[in-house]
Amino acid sequence: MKAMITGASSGIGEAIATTLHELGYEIVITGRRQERLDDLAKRLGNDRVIVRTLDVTDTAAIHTVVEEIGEIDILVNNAGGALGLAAAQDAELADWLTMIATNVTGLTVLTHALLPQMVERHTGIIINLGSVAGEFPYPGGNVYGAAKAFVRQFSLNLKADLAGTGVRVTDIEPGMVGETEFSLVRFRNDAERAMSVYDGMQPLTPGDIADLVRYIVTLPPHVNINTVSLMPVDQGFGAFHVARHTS
Ligand code: NDP
Ligand code: 8X3
Repeated sequence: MKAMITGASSGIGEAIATTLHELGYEIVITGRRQERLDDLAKRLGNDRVIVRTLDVTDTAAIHTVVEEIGEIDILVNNAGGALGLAAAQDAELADWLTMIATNVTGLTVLTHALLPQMVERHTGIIINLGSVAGEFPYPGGNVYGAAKAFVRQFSLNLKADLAGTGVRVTDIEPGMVGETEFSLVRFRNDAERAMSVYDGMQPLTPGDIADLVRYIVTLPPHVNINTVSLMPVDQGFGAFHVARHTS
């Protein structure tokens, strides 16, 4: 049995890859940073691990890798992230387009490429990494949250089409997950600002998400988990914002 994980070079993807490997899967680990993937492969004993550098914004590269690796039983569309936290009117267009290319287009192209062989074999699991940001708006979440809303609805619509095919689809929607590069990337390597996001609270860990994946993939084949929303106990929801005018 073979599982492919995008963005396995760090954080949540790395933890999911490790868990699927522990469960006995041959894993195809992908990401842009080859040396990080090689390190992970080494830690896992270089056994049942296929390393492929892959930028998910490169459609041609996705097709090349899919052709090379053949049948996949579990696809984890994890590669993604946020760039910046600026209000929409101050945001960089390039950041918006990169977030769409990574979180939306990459996931869509890879799913499109791997789905037919799953349906043909009447088996397969697709696990997408959404976010609570796809359901709950927050200032500065603009395109990141919209991209994750796409991931949520795409997952549910896939489920609608795949009913009866034997192929399962889950959207995992976490809140704050620490021990990842998520905030470092969002704040462009400003380590202090990235660390401050988790000050005085206990975030989820990549291991928590990997445990959830372990649960999902070991369920009997007639059970589909549609969406899972999870948060740290220390995280909650914001109140409605009201802009008050003095005159
Ligand atoms: P990390 O930044 O630690 O990991 C992101 C991974 O995505 C890296 O392995 C990175 O690898 C890969 N990646 C980024 N861009 C590309 C690209 N263009 N092509 C291929 N791979 C890419 O963050 P997380 O582990 O936290 O994030 C994993 C997923 O979980 C993301 O989709 C994120 O949006 C989501 N998520 C994260 C939360 C959090 O609080 N941390 C909460 C909710 C959801 P490389 O740089 O080597 O390409
Ligand atoms: C990451 C969680 O709340 O920072 O998707 O947007 S949040």
